Amino acid sequence: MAITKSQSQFPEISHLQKEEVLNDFRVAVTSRHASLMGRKEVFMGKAKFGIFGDGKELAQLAMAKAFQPGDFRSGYYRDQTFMMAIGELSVQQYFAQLYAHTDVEAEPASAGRLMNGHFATRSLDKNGDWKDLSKMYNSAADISPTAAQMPKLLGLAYASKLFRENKELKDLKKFSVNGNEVAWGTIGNASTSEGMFFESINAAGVLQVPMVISVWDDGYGISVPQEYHTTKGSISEVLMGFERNENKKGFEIIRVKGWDYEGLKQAFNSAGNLARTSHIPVLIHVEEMTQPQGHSTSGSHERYKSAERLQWEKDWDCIAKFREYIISNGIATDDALDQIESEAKTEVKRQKDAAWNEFSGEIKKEIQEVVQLLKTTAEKSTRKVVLLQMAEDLSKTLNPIRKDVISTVRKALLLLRFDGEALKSGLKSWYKLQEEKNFDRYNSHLYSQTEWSAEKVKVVPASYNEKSAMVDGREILQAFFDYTLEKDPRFFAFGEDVGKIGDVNQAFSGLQAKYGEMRVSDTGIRECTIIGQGIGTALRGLRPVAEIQYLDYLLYGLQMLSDDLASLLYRTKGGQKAPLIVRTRGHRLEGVWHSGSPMGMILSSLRGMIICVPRDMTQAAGMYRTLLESDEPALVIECLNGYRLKEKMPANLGEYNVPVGKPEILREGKDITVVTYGSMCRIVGEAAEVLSEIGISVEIIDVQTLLPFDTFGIIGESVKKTNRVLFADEDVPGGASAFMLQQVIEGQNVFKYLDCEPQTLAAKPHRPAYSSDGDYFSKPSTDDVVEKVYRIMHESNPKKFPAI
Ligand SMILES: Cc1ncc(C[n+]2csc(CCOP(=O)(O)OP(=O)(O)O)c2C)c(N)n1
Ligand SMILES: [Mg+2]
Repeated sequence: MAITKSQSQFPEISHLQKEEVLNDFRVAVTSRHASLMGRKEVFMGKAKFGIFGDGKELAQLAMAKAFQPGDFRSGYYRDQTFMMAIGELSVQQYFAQLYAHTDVEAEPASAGRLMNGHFATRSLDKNGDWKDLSKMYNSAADISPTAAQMPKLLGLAYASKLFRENKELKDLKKFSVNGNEVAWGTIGNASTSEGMFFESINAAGVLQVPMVISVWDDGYGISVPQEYHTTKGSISEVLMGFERNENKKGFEIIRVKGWDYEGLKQAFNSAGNLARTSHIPVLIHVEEMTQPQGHSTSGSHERYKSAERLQWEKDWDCIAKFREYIISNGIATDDALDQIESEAKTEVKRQKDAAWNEFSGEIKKEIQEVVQLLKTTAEKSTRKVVLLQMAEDLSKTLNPIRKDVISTVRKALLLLRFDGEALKSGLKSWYKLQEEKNFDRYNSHLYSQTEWSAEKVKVVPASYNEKSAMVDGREILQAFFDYTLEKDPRFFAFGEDVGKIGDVNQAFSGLQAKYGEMRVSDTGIRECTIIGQGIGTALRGLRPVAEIQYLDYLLYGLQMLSDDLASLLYRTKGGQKAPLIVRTRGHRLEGVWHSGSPMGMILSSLRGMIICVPRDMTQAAGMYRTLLESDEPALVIECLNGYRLKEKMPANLGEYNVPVGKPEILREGKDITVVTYGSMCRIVGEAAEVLSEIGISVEIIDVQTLLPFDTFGIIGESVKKTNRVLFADEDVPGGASAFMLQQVIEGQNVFKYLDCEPQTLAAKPHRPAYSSDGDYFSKPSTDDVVEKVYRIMHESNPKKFPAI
């Protein structure tokens, strides 16, 4: 292990070096005063919550020096100094986020959607197209769950490996220069206890990617001291087994103190060089950091830190030590540093006030407009006194927020319900305009709003000719992936058993041999970081297909999908995208862990992603085509039991596609509409045959994608015709079947057309038991569908359909 020496002396310091040191000091104290004032803003009620980077300034200055254009950061809420030092965060922007300013110009990381300390740069232009990331200082968009920055960090680093080793990518100049980019991670000491930290470290060691991960070690995770977090109390000691040696590849591990300016510069400089030139992963354990103000505004650290510890934190505060260093090296006097600090403080205050004025100015303007409207309305209303009081109260609100304004208007409109339209039209049209603006501020960008939205992809239907042979379903996928690997160098696939054998169902069979390991590759068994690898590479302009071997194992990666991928576009308000396609297979096959269909879980946790549930491989290939033309992240769940079923090979494979949000009517009927998807399409098809023989005509609709869900209103139209509807799937009762019912009943206005109550048919609430009998008694069978539909028909016409 390279242990850096303790605070060292500069033998000779040039004028330029002095300038640099003093500039570092200026950034450090600017950041510190932003932290100090930020906390006060929260206590004054101007912001809701604050978490700050005080005590971590010096190491971040060193990291900023080693950071180069094209590099990416994936870190956490303590990194304000780094962001300021690379010039990607002004103090004003910092405070705009604290106040939750919804203007993307004022708060470019998240447009007020994320609490303070969540950093991001904007990779996309206003149209959602990529900027030249190779020339930018990039930061992936932070998320709050501890250590969840790690999986995508792996992917950000892996992208460099792909760019360097896959020569076909050399023309993608906006994203990389020969894979020279380093992915820089930061994480708190306590967060290294999370499983995904270790999983990411191991994967980075295996893959040998240019990832520098720094642990900001302040000895605590909120109130809990180190002894509860880390074996031996030291993450670098614990990770020694990962260290590289002459014979074996691994990590470079560096240990350095958070107050040692020279040591930090050396550490980050050599880490950056090593990662950049040789693609060797590095861990920098930065010890002896402090938290001058404690963890966050939610509490005070005096409650849990001893007097000795608090005194130690004062003595070893990195800025205090930096001062000592500057003075003892004769770079500046105490007075000169006081002067710099006082200027920095004034500047922080100025920018803070500017941020507040901009933020609150918008709201004050809205208040003025509403107060005026209320007063005018009051003049002619029977509710004059109350309305005037409302106007008065609103104008006096201390630190008003938008809710105060809008809530007043809504209350006023309720009050005015008996007054004529003319009287309240001013108020109403103002409110309508604000609804649009507030939708944009708080609810937009869940899905792509660009020209690459999956819903906008031009539809090309599958075509067939005399040569179209019947083949195993998996062969259609294999031919499609072959075509796409040939056509699009950005496209690559990876996962457990995906490389050499071409996945457990052989849809990539022979393709690694044909296109190489950089295009089709095996990974370790590590679903969480398979997803992270996909997110990180997609953030850098590539088109990954990350495979989760079975749908049941998606749970290991679900957190990354939900917290990170699905929320990415929304939480950056269109500033970043990661069009990752996650490929998996599910629904019925065998037993408790290979027959899962937890679609309700997926629907609830993955809003923001496209969820495709193809009934066969022809549809799956068409969906992949659509997704690859779009810029949206997606999950495709192929039917586990469908790879060996025969399908006709389309003649225009690779060109045809399947639209999202458009159900397909698989069988026309007049008595009842059965809405389903995936493997259940065949079961319902079989049931419809049986039912037809006994005089019941079933219309079968395959929804094809659960998100988006029937944006064409096809199901509603069908129900208007049949007047009866059943939603059938293999999820638990109240899962995706209930979702489909809600979407149709609430969204498509069909209630009035129904002759009987809409119903659902799902699997049993437990996981499916093993073997064919287990399947029969756990999942909906053809018999179950027949009986369910029959009972609905019996209710309508007991004479024609007597009870069974
Ligand atoms: C998964 C998850 N669990 C719990 C939390 C709540 N939490 C936020 S910060 C934190 C402590 C983190 O400590 P450390 O990693 O040492 O970072 P520090 O704040 O000390 O810099 C905790 C428990 C969280 N954000 N995410
Ligand atoms: Mg800590």
